[in-house]
Amino acid sequence: MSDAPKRNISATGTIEFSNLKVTEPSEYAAGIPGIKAALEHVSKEAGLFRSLKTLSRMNQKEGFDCPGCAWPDPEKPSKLGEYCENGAKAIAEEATLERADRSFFEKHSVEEISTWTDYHIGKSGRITEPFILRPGAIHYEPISWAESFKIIGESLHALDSPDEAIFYTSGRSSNEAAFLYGLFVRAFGTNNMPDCSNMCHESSGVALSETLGIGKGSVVLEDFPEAEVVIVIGQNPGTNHPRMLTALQKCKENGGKLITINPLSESGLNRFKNPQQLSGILGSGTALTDIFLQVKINQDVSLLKLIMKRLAKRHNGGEKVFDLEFISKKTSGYQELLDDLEHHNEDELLQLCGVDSKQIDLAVELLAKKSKIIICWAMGLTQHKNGVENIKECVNLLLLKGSIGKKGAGTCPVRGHSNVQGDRSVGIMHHVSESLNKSIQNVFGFQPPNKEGLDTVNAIQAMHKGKAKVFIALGGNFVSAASDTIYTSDALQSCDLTVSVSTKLNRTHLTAGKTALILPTLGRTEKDKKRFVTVENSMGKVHQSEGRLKPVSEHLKSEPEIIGNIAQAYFGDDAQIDWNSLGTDYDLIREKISLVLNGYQEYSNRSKGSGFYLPNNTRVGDFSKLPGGKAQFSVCELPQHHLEKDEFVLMTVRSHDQFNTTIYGMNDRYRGIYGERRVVFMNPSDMKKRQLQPQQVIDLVSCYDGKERRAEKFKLIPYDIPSGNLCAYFPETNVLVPIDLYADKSNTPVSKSVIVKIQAS
Ligand SMILES: Nc1nc2c(c(=O)[nH]1)N[C@H]1C(S)=C(S)[C@@H](COP(=O)(O)OP(=O)(O)OC[C@H]3O[C@@H](n4cnc5c(=O)[nH]c(N)nc54)[C@H](O)[C@@H]3O)O[C@H]1N2
Ligand SMILES: Nc1nc2c(c(=O)[nH]1)N[C@H]1C(S)=C(S)[C@@H](COP(=O)(O)OP(=O)(O)OC[C@H]3O[C@@H](n4cnc5c(=O)[nH]c(N)nc54)[C@H](O)[C@@H]3O)O[C@H]1N2
Ligand SMILES: [Mo]
Repeated sequence: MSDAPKRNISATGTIEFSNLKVTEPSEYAAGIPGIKAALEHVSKEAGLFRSLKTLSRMNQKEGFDCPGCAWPDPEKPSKLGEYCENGAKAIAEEATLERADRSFFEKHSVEEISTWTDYHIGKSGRITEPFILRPGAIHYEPISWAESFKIIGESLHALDSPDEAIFYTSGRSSNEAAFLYGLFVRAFGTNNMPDCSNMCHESSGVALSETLGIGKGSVVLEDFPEAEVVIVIGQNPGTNHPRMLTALQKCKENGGKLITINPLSESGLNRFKNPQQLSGILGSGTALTDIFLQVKINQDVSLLKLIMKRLAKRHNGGEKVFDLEFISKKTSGYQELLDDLEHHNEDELLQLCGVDSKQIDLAVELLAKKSKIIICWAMGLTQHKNGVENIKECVNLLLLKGSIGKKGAGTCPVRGHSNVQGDRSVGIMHHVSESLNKSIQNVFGFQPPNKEGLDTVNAIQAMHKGKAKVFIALGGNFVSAASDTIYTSDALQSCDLTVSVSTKLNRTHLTAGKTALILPTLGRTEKDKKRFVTVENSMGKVHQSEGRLKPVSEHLKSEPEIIGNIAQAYFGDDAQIDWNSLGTDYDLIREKISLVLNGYQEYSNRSKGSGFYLPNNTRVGDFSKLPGGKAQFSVCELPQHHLEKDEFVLMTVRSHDQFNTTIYGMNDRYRGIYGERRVVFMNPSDMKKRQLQPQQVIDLVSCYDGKERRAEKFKLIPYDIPSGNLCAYFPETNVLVPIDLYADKSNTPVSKSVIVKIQAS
């Protein structure tokens, strides 16, 4: 294609400090401040009328699915609407009155916008019509839909091989859009389908498939009130899954106990004032965590081994601690696990995990006596080098207790994006599934490719090396979500064509290929010509979602329409499949899904109301697909970190005011941080040792592979975090994570244990 000069794009934006205010962390989650924050945010963004109309339809049976997270809806939603503060912010962000339209792009070049902060870029508003950035140009200009599809079709035809194209998916797409996209990509001839899951719960998928035979969790919402113990490990539900607090509250009200395992004492897990109840608004709320185990970053395996070792000691002493009947009937590898626990030294484990021994005993006492145990986790376990083993160690504990395949017990990987699980179920994956390929061939008459595709990390490397030249994204913000920001930005900019199907402007539109297209699409909240789509929640239930608001512009197309049009443009009029019709008729897509995949029979009908569950072998204790038909115990290694004296382990987390790369605001209310995101939490004794002052400005520097990566200018905040550990927000810190630092087996970037030094700024 063209040799136009490279644009002068900043991959990270200019650094500017705003107005930092620090208070003590909040003592509880939600309550009146939660309602106030939600209303303030929503009415500012979307206008009061539009926002109230939207909020009242959220997560109701006839409403739309909240784009905030994948936590399931209760069977009987509250009359107030089943919303939460951060769900409200997600809606406000989509229903905003701001527009990134013709006049916006005339006024601002991509070079200029790239210097803005992510917060500022996000506030540009909704994209109103298709835009193109032509080779060498620095201003996006309007383009027709027809012309856009023609350019995509031609660019795909110009490739030497289908494997030179990358098709990314973020987890907000509906099942219908995702299925059609996966079908098109396979018909085009590649499995290059990286998705946000690669950066998220991929480690859970791998670990659960290998141990229990399905890459999904086993519990349903109704298990929570029945559970005797819930362990929340590596997850911050107060901010990221606020509706989960209601489930924890129900468990507590029924006498259940909550163990929290986290380097931080997150407010949302301490006390909850349920905004859906009068007592929650006026009263003191419900205390949640009973036992807090303040583990060092990435030492969960050490801690879990220690817990199991102490349990084994009691069991060997004659107490009935382990469920031997379950273990002998349903599992394999018990003796190997016991042998492994035997050879670890208790003091070493204790020292590695850094948790108070008496606190661990409290947890052991509880776990010894109870058998209905749920373990919930999220990114605190998955985004480590040993992410897969972190989760396998949790499965070990559940298997020992027989806590799988019965009521009130099981695995609960809490999903991130509202339909990330559904997208995978209907075929978004870079792996080859022989059975899926066979069914697609039967139903559609073509043979899908049998070559393994590229995941996120491998796709970035392929683009960087010039081996992939077209990048198409169904949603998301690839450059800011992925690791090694500068490297990823270069990778995207070296493409001939980048295409983003998006609702709002983000940094990926700026780190554009030689030619770039932005194709604007309807959000979840918006009316789609009386059509509905379906999504799958974190617990495997599929249900409808139908937008209620007037679309922000008459020029938007739905995601399935856009995919249908791209496919039709590529395959032309003599295509075997009528892509345009599929793209407009969602009942037809659902009919095809039900023919290709198991569990979707009578799809359209059954998705009404509260929807239907997909089959789940673990839930019913069926491990027939695994070796010997048994669930597998695993022997996991201790994570190794060889730190120099001046090195720290950094975890990169979400603040209370962001959705992934979308920055809603500058506060992290529960952690007592206001007005600033460039902060890093540090243990006060570590600060004292190095004579560092609160709010002193430092740089974070990582040093892998001999190359220095630097995230400049962060203010130090003394915080209750284990010594040797640091915590800061992403995406600002993604520049520190090298592209080839990813988890074994799942390839998930290691965003929660980055080895860094701090240097004077
Ligand atoms: N409001 C809001 N909601 C969201 C999102 C959002 O950005 N904003 N994102 C969505 C998405 S895609 C996802 S994947 C989820 C993410 O949900 P979470 O995983 O809850 O998100 P993080 O902020 O990454 O928080 C990780 C938690 O793990 C802890 N942690 C970090 N390292 C370790 C460790 O080594 N061991 C242990 N035990 N704990 C550790 C951190 O202290 C923190 O409490 O939320 C979803 N929901
Ligand atoms: N350092 C670090 N990095 C991380 C993480 C971390 O914890 N630490 N977490 C990782 C995780 S868990 C995830 S899931 C990824 C997230 O990676 P992505 O899913 O790629 O990122 P998002 O920020 O969720 O994408 C936001 C963009 O999606 C678009 N969008 C929003 N709604 C819609 C819609 O309905 N349709 C379409 N087509 N587009 C829409 C908007 O344009 C918006 O700008 O980030 C990962 N990156
Ligand atoms: Mo995620």
